[in-house]
Amino acid sequence: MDTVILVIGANGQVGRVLTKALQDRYGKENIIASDLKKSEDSDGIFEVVDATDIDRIKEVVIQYQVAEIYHLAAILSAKGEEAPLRTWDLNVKTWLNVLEVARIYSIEKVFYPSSIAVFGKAAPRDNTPNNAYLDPMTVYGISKVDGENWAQYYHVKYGLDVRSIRYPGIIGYQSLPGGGTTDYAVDIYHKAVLNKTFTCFLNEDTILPMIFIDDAVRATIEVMEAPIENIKVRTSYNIAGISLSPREITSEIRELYPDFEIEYKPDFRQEIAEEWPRSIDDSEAQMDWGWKPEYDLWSITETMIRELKDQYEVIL
Ligand code: AKB
Repeated sequence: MDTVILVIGANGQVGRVLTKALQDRYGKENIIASDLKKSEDSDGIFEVVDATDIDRIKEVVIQYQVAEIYHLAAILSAKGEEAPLRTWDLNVKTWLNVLEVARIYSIEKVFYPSSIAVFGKAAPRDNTPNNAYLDPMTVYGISKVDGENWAQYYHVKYGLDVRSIRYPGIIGYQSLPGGGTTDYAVDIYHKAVLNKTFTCFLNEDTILPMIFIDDAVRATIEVMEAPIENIKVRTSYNIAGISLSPREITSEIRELYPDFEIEYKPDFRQEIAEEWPRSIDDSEAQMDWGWKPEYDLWSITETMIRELKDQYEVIL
């Protein structure tokens, strides 16, 4: 019987690209995209699911005989600080709903998106190890540490096959930034293509771990498809893409747009960024399931500029 997969949060930065990749891989008829409302460019099976409503998740799981769940709904680091208790409630409650449904209906595999936001001042900022002490200072980061521990709990206590990776800042052209501290690395390309000056909310030499969307989605599928005996980390795997600063991205953009202008106006997100790693040690992911990124700064920049030019030529 074909594997039916439910994607919760399918309209998000990862969700929309992951949904397409899963459709290509498993067949559109086997992928149930879901979110709070159907997006205009939705192509395939879509269900309206508010993941705070456990009964709604149960309905969809039963209706489609779901075998795997990818849970991507969350409020990110910067936006999460606007309403800490709502962020905590939404990020944790939705995840516990998914874990409970997976337990009750014997879902075969569950994916949980963690983040570099789990790290805080106690972790080494360079080559941050998978097992560093986690003392995040954003509600988003706290909720992700909590989510990793719940993932491990449901695996150990109930045998649930829950798998997780800690996403770096994701750079993609398919959606606008959504409330993260790393959003500048997406917006900067939009402003370059629109020939607008970019106002960066981080200092020019703020280095953060980043990853191109295609690498992030491939890592997600690879960890989920790895043989179960290979998965040794049941909290969450570090993965690395490429560590970048606004200065480095700007320099690469100017290879294509020599007149591109940027100004730096750090805001509250600078403080968040300075508590996150500058680079990630992902040796466990490399050893356990063969992780290796494919995109470097030039291929990210070349792809982002090409795709965004196509998008804006249609709109403008
Ligand atoms: C954020 O900036 O909050 C996210 C993340 C790094 O998880 N992009």
